[in-house]
Amino acid sequence: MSADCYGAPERQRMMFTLYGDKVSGNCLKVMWVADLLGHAYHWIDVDVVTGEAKSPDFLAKFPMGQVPAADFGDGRRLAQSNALMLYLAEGSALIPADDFARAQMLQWLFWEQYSHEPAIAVRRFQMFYLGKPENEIDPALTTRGQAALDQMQRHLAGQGWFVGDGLTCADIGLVAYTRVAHEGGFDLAQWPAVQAWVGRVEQALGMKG
Ligand SMILES: N[C@@H](CCC(=O)N[C@@H](CS)C(=O)NCC(=O)O)C(=O)O
Repeated sequence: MSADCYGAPERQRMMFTLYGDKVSGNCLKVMWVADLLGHAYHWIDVDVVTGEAKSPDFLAKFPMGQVPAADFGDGRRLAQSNALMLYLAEGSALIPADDFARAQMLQWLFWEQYSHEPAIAVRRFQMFYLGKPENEIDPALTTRGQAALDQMQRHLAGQGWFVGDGLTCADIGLVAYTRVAHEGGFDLAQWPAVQAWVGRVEQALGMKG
């Protein structure tokens, strides 16, 4: 899918340095938006498992001590995956033009950060990257993750995309950890509308076909 399909005008294409770790869905969200819209960036790996985001050098640039984080080379720096996605997507079809639809997109992005990522991404990190056995994982992560997937299933049972009739930042924000939820012990076969939507988003992002 080319950038032009999503309506990013040439003048809005940016160049920046993106600090991230490819194991992190939060970092991949930003990378996918940048790739889709044709922004030019230089990727610098920051190993989150070994704590590189807490090194003095990194903290001096990005006091939040987390990735993704971007340096625009002119003194402007920005962290937080959804803030970065929205900044890069400004003016494109990934952000609905209608103000209410835009608010709906934000609704899902805020929900993702509070009710989805803290359960599904954290459980995945503990299981897949730290190798914690099931009995050492907080059961609340499981129930919260399942509740988030139930919520998504209810929404997607009636529509193909989170907002409107096409891909927006809401889908990209939510797909990042949903598509790897199995690595956190959540079998998406139990949430078929979610599973089908993951396939659509991956296709739109050029991961398939
Ligand atoms: N709310 C933040 C979360 C960022 C976050 O949790 N980053 C993790 C990787 S997914 C990280 O940098 N962890 C390393 C650390 O905290 O030292 C966002 O959406 O960007």
